[in-house]
Amino acid sequence: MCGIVGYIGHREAYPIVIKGLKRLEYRGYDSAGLVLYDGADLKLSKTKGKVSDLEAKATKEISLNGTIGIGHTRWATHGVPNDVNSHPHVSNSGNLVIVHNGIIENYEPLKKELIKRGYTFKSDTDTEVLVNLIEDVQKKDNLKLGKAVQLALNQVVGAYAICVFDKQKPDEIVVARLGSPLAIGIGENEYFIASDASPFIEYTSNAIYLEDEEMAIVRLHKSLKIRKIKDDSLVDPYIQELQMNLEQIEKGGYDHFMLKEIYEQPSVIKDTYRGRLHANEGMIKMAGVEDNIEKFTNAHRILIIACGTSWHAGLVAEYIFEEFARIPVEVEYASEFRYRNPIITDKDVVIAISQSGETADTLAAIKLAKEKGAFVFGVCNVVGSSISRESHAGAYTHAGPEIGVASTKAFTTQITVLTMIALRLAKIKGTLSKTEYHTYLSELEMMPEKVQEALLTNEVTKEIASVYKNASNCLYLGRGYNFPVALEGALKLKEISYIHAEGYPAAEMKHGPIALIDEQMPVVVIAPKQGHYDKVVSNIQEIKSRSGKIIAVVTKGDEQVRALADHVIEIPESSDPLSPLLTTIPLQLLSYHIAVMRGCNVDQPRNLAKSVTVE
Ligand code: HGA
Repeated sequence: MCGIVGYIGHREAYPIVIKGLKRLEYRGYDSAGLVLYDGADLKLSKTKGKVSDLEAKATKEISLNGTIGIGHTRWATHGVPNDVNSHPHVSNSGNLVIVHNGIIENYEPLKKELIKRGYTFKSDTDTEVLVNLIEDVQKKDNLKLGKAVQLALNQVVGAYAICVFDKQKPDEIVVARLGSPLAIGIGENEYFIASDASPFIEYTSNAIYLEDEEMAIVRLHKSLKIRKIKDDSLVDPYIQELQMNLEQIEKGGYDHFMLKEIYEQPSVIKDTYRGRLHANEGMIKMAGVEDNIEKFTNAHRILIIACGTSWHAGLVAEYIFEEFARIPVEVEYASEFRYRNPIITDKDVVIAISQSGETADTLAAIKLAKEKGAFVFGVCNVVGSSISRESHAGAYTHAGPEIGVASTKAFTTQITVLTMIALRLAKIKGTLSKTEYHTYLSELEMMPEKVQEALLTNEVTKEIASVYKNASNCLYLGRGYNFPVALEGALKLKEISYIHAEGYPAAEMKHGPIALIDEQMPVVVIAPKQGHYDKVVSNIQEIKSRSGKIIAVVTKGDEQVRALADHVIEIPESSDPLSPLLTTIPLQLLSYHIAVMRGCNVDQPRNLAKSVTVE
């Protein structure tokens, strides 16, 4: 959440900063701002609203030249989204300027102390406190900016990725991180700073990802020095070659990133299993699993920790692990897990799932699990992310950048990774018959083709969307492997169309939600032929008896449900455990079309942001 960007070098900074902010807008979009420096003045422009609003305002308000610039796209934590609370924030002297992603938890006592010392504040943010704290520390002993930032950060409790600039020292930007990501792109006598590498991929493929508690002084004509914030020790910079390309972060002819990402699923599922799944040889090879195979096979329990859509993927995995590998599984919300006193032992394997690999609660939960001796395996999409580094081992989903805030391809690729792990363990433990094992391997290999076919439901989901676009509520029902898909379908609808939706295990309907059903209520029922088909058909009858509107996701050729439902969406046949990879596709499309028809901002739904780096 919150995107920060910075540039120092020989080019004009403005186009780099503004384009960078657009690419980081998935991280927050309630306000935006930037500052440029041209050797004489700080030129600041900030506004409530989107980066496009900032662009319009900055063009009118300031001259856009300067070879140093920093910018911010905000997801407010402290202070409402308005012009004043937008970043950058400037210190009282007018010399220091900062952009910040994170939360300064002890900002209140710090602010009180600074007020006593004569400082005044314009905004309600924690960030403005930090920039004045840095100034105060700097002034006291006439320190260089880097030292002042370091000492100030040592007084701070919370999380941050910051870029700080001092107009009295215009050849450097000071950056630091704790808990929020920060990448430094290294060019020829120029540096790029950003929350992820997307703002600078066309300029350089060399980047350093700062680790927690590290800071760097990014200085022109000087090599980069990275230090530990706590003890000032020097750290050897590790320069990575970036794998991202420009095409991956553009819309490629689609109206929205979400739609592009829905349509990418056949190819990214293939990317996820490429080199790992060898159906012909009956093998699954995943380095992170193989290197730690005994941890998995000796596990007394697997604990899956995640948030949001990743938590739903974890629920699907619970069913798959227990069925395939006969290992008990518990699925936990990271935010709950970390704040109770969970029982964890060194016999537990913790699987942490996060698209961004930066989810603050999941990160904190795995730190806790590690302290208690568990083996932690990360399933992330973003290479080099905090969770991937904090885990003992892991597997990337290789889904490519996911920019739409509503997660789609991350979900199906997470399920793909987790299914492969379960199959690998089943092979070793002998918990599936040979025939079952080989059949699942071949079926998983065929999934990209089947997902492609499931995408043909686009037209029918669009028609259904036009019927229900004005609904106020919607119920999603599924059983077994498709109960988590019902939860995910409801989440997708809620987050992008703002229609209230609930997912339930179909049989639970009778314990409450059935009271909601009337002729106005659309009920999406996931009813593929495999699994608990007959039971789901009975649930459909119960809805029909109460005049609910039935939208059923069925296996191609199903006549029984067609006779009962108001609408059917046909998907290809599959086994029960692998069906979530298919049943979820029309639900993604349904919520997408409803949101578009309601005029909602599909890629940037209100109040949300991707990569939840705050607790
Ligand atoms: N606390 C700062 C930054 C918010 C943030 O990083 N959100 O993810 C603010 O509220 O402006």
